[in-house]
Amino acid sequence: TAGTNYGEELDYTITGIDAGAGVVAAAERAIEDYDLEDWNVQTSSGAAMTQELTSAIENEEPIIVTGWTPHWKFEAFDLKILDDPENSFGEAESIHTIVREGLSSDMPEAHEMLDNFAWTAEDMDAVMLEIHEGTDEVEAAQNWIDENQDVVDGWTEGIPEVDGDEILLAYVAWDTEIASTNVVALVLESLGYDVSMSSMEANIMFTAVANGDADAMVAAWLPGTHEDYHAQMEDQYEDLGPNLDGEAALGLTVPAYMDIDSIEDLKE
Ligand code: PBE
Repeated sequence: TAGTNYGEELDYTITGIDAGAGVVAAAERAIEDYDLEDWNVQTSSGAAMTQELTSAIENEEPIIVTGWTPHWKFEAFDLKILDDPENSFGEAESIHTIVREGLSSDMPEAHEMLDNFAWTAEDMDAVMLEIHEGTDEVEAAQNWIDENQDVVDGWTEGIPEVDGDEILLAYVAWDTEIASTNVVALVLESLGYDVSMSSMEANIMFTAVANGDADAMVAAWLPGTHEDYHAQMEDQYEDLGPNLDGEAALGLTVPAYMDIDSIEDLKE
């Protein structure tokens, strides 16, 4: 194989995120698929991963992270996603909106807005990048709405306002989902809802919507990343389909200055 072997230098460690993330499961699958038994995925959080990535790049050191796109890191840094000939990380996929059973009759206005919610990777990137550059999450979401009022009007057109009905959005504190959930929360507020956002582990997010403890989430990566959660629970909630269509993807991600192009290069 080509490229430098980074195993020893990296202590055979891939820098992961939270244990419940699909991208961590996919990295563990890659270790099997490519016979990388010396390697392990260190779990932490999305924020810890981006911090380690940032400091590695500041020091021009090697690092391998569990990456995904859309994500601001591709705007902020010169990165590459390692080739994955075994397809451990799956194909490009979509991000779906999922709501609890009964939402369509209990809160038809919210249901309609959530069903209408759809944007692009470029939109999501804009919100993420602004948050990364230091703007408060809610403010960054509001700025995007202000700049894209025509898009947002399309999500709310013809929907009557409500009078302070409470609605709970579940999410995981991944940068992508912090961006989308904040935007959706503000749009529901503009319709008169009293919106709460609650961040939790991925499995708890799916369970909360399945058992009705949360009203909705906009964070289901399908058909691949969250396949296991979805297969277990899809009969217990309503899948409203993609809010970001076919532009989401996972992969082992490294700084462009690293002398490596494929996951296969990690094998000694
Ligand atoms: N992510 C972001 C999630 C889905 C959204 C790619 C980190 C995951 O791996 O489960």
